[in-house]
Amino acid sequence: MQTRIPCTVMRGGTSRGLYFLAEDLPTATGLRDQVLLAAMGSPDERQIDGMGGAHPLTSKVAVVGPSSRDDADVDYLFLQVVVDRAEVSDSQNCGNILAGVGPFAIESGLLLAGEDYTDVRIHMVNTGAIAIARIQTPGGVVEYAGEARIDGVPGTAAPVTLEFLDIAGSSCGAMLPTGRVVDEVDGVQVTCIDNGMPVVLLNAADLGATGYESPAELEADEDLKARVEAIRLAVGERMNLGDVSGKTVPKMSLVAPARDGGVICTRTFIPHRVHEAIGVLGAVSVATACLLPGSVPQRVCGLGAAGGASRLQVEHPTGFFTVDVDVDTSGDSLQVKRSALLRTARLLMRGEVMIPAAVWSGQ
Ligand code: NQM
Repeated sequence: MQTRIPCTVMRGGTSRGLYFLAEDLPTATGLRDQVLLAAMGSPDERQIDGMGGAHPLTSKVAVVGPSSRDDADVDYLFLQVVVDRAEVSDSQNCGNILAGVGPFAIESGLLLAGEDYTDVRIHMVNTGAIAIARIQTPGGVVEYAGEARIDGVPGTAAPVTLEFLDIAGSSCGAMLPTGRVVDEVDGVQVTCIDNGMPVVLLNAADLGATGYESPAELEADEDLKARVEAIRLAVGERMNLGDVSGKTVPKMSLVAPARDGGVICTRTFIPHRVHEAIGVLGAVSVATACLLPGSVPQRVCGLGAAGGASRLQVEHPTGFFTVDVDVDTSGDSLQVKRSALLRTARLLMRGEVMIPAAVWSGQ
């Protein structure tokens, strides 16, 4: 006999994942992780015996429930199910899967929808920060169809706007976790930043790359990958992330001058595969770093550190990611007041995922 667990499959931004109500999963972390590995079909490069799509971007889980905090409607725990290892990690947040959390919460009856739109305040359990998602709900029902377009997803869909107020340093304790705008690691200058996602920015040219390579070309370059990973392992401790050898953070973004009208061009290791686009919170961190005087990306893109609100287009392998950042530059250091961006999401399937009996008996 297999065990049936209610489960919803959603596309959130440029990712796809399994969404669960917290009450439907085992509370013990070890058993919960075994259940999720079985649901996704991990460990296996092809995830052939599960729901995963054989890539980190399609092997993601959202666990959603009533909020433990008064200032939020729901709690959202993000879990990365590793494709080829028996590992489930809560060490990072995911802003793409976040885009599906509001619609899922409304569909699951965790909160009532408004007449035109619904603002869902989401406590992101991985980092403790709050996101506000605006979901289109004409007539009190989630609308998925619409005219919003995001690069990396075919067609158009209803907009999901995400706003962040307090994400600086949410994983590392400080926006500049090393205390410096630039560090030198293995002879390469890097900027380490956490404005929602820990990211290390490197000038692609410093590594002998152009920064315009395709993800497949970068993934095939074993020497480059080894160099990027060595820098990541060295800098992880300095970013207050401890030993990052088994972690999915920090992300490593190679930057190059923009060539399609954006502010900067990126190629992001997440951290071992190369993103086909760029992560949501990863893009927020990159955009913020572009505004920091003297940072690696600021020197590449030449932006000034004007205070106030700006809209920055971050180029990635499949287009642009637009980030609105509002910063205060009046003090000694740059303070981020607010970041916002556009995503879309779609309910793909609702049903039950089947968990083999062996998982429960620990075999
Ligand atoms: O940075 C992939 C994604 C992500 C993370 C990754 C994300 C974010 O694009 O907020 O969304 O970096 O592992 O799904």
